[in-house]
Amino acid sequence: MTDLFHALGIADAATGGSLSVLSPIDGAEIGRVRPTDPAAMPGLIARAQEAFRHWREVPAPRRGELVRLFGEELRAAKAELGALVTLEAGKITSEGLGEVQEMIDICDFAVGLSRQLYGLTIASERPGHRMMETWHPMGPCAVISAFNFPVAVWSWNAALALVCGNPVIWKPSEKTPLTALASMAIFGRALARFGDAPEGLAQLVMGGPEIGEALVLSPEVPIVSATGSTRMGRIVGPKVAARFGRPILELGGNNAMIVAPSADLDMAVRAIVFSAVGTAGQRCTSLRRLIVHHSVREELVGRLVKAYASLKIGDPRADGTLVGPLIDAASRDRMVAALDRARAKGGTVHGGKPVEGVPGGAYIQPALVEMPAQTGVVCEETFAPILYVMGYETLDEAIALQNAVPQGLSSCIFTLNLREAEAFVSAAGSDCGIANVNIGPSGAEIGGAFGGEKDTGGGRESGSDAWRGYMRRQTNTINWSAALPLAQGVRFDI
Ligand code: UN1
Repeated sequence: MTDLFHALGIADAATGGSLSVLSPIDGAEIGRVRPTDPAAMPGLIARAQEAFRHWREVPAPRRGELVRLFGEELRAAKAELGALVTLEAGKITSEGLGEVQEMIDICDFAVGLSRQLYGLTIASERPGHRMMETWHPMGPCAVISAFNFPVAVWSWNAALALVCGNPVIWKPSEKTPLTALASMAIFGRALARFGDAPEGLAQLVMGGPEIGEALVLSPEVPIVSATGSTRMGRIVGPKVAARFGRPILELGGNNAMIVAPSADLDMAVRAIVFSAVGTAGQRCTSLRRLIVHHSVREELVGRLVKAYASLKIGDPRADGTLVGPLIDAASRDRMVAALDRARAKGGTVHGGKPVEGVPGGAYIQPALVEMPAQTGVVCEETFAPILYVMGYETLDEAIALQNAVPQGLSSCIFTLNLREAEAFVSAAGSDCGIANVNIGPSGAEIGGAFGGEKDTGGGRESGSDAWRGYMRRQTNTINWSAALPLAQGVRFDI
């Protein structure tokens, strides 16, 4: 561990503070970090504003060079940072590394983007006039991230914000400050190589709600990107909106898969197991509801029960482990309570029993729960590996069930029937931000816009044109004639 901290350049920052950091693997303390003094927040925000005044005038492709260097440094530190993600968030080794790869991918994307922050040219109705759109930097961007993707979600936001000309202030989850410190140290290496970036371009703040609140309330922080529960979003969203700031919200998901009669069940089983039990069910995109056609339900459930029974649960660092610990004991308690509620509504639970794993950690068997109906507990997001199974007869019924929850993040259908696949992704199909065909709901690539509707908050991050959320649009009308005609034919002669 000490070697790891040294390699990542956090040996000092990770010790001596008042905030204790526990590994979910065995509950042991792995570091002590210093929380940010709430009184320091105004100074920090002022520093970001100062950095903004400089950074917004650096040409975007040059800003991209900083992100390119960051991607290089991440490549060099991938093994170590991945190992720290495993230690601090409890992900299995491959998923810890995958998370760092996601950071590298978004850096590559953002570098290309730094030469493609395009605006439109628009035909003017007036002779000798031209209209265009220009995209300008916005100002400091706050990133409030969660424990489950402790570094990737920050990097989606930071890589885009930086090429768009915005400084970043990051408040990570209190459960995962070490990976945040390490990411900042790696970013520091890129900054050193870059040379002339302003102080305060990327800052890290740590602590509880009062730290987040300072960012949420400050009119000097125009963008607040927050990832977490819907409960958190209901607090953050209105506060940012009340000062006409721009919230980018990535909140809860309650993601479903429809399995149609023609589905390739071998593929479906693999997709289901990865998306329902991977990351111990702690992705916002984790599969939580399975809506299966009656004709294949029995066979599919039988195969899943078998696959679940073979899962290796335990130390996420060990070869072959597929299910690591939940983040903490409270999380396991919430899973057990949800299973009790499901049983009370007639659910049949397979698995779901706590297991020893590594002493001190919250290990539990993933649960498969056959439900007679989509009851209250099924409509809630329990951040744990619970997969509720329900049946359907017609596709309309399946789509209605899939859409009848408050959340709208990710969804998918397994079918070999073209009509069903197209209906699912049509205007009358899935109401989610992500709707896939013959792929599970989790593990999205960074190239697409990421986010969802309804209680998921409506924000979009990562790929496609999500960058527009980090810039302000300016409409420019340029008159190169010697006359001053008014639009809409209005006469106003003086
Ligand atoms: C999250 O769980 O907050 O699509 C993000 C996925 C990952 C990102 C998940 N690329 O599952």
